[in-house]
Amino acid sequence: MRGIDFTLYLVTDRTLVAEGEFLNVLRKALEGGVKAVQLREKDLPGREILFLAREVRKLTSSFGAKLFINDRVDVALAVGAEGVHLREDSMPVSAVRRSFPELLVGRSTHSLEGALEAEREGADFITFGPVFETPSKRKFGPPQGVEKLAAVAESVSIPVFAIGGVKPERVVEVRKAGAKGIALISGIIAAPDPKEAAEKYLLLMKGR
Ligand code: TZP
Repeated sequence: MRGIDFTLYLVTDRTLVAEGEFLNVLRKALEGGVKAVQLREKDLPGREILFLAREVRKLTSSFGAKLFINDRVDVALAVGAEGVHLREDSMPVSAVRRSFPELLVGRSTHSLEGALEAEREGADFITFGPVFETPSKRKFGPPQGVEKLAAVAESVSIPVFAIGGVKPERVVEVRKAGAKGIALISGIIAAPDPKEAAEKYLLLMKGR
């Protein structure tokens, strides 16, 4: 198993940010200590994802943070990202591992079966969720709850990141359920002060 050395996984959604502010928000989150970013801008065409990914690569590199690109293995390779984050309908983890062994592979999961499959295929880590109700309501499916999160965390040996509605006051129960980390969109991206929000979540993940 390859080392996943972060506990906070920031997932992007530029539609939550005022026009022209996206990179500033990301910079603030990185200043707050974020060490892993997933560029997840599913509505953008390939060339725009590439241009944005180049900028995000510069930023993450300057803060020593890892970059993962949602779904697009080609873009991940083109910008020198550390990894790719695969969806259930993306290329299978095993195919990516076989052809691009240098890439770390994260995989979204929404069930115990999906989590076991992702591990079997060689994922370095998984996100599991939505654990709680998210601000975007049912776009990501019904909340799975912490019991299912605990069952997943107990059943796989790769790191599990809880995603979906993880608010600061829920970090303790998520950690108790066995999640190695948390994955967040709005908790940081839509926070009034993304730097402060990142610092807060990181402290909570350390148990303080
Ligand atoms: N997958 C499951 S829930 C979710 C994704 C991408 C969204 C999480 O957003 P938030 O704002 O952290 O609840």
